Amino acid sequence: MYPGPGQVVLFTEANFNVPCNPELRQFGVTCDHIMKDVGEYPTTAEVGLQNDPISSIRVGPCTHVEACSHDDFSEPCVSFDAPWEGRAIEALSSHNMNNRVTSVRIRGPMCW
Ligand SMILES: [Ca+2]
Repeated sequence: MYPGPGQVVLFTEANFNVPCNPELRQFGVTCDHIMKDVGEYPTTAEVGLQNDPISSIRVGPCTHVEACSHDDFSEPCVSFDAPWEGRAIEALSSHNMNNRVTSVRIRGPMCW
């Protein structure tokens, strides 16, 4: 699933759920994902994907996303700007944010 301008797709696994190991389902891993539009999602409930937190992100063209490890966009946060071709963050672990994101803010579309 690829996001359009002003959209972001959040994935519960690294590398955008590919490959998603079916054997992990017995442990409750569902390899889920969700598309979000421009807006503010200050809690895990509003972000979605409550059963398995975010491990990778696809950012739509000309879209800005800020992902924070506490509710209400409290630090620490990471933010990503996507150029016109979009941007893929294949592993939030390289940003020290794997399975830690609880609030997300999406802005755009506007190309920087
Ligand atoms: Ca995860």
